[in-house]
Amino acid sequence: MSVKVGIIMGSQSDWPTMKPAAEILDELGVGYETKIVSAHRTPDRLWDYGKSSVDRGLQAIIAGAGGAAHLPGMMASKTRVPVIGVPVETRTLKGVDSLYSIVQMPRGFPVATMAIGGGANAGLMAAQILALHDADLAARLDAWRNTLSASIPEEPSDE
Ligand code: RP5
Repeated sequence: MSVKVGIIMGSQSDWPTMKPAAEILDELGVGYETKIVSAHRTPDRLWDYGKSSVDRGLQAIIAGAGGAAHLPGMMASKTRVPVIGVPVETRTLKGVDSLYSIVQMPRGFPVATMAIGGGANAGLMAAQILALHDADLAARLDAWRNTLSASIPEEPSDE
């Protein structure tokens, strides 16, 4: 399966938050790669990844980071591949720091920002972008959404 989505994160410690994105893409049969790319600790890696992303055929980049979370925004400044930002929850400020760092982008360089800890929705958003030009994936996504809807009971229970 060719790699169409990049899942990048600032640290190994972000992986539990980002893994649900990978699991969703597995479920939907979307090819992806996972990399640790830090805006502060490995800026050259960030630059190289952003510069090569179009030529490598990436169609979406999911970028998660916590605290002074500059990775998604810096990646958006380096590539026109859509960047989906995932604010990672932090111990000190509960991820509000991550959210504010990611969401307040200046005009011209948007990041599609998910909720704090929103790895799964980031995977779904990436799949929805790809599904615009992939009818088979669109059908799998529709089925996935229908299954979720069907699993929701009509009434609450005590169990
Ligand atoms: C950020 O700093 C990472 O995205 C991570 O969320 C946070 C803490 O990183 P570690 O100190 O756990 O490596 O760059």
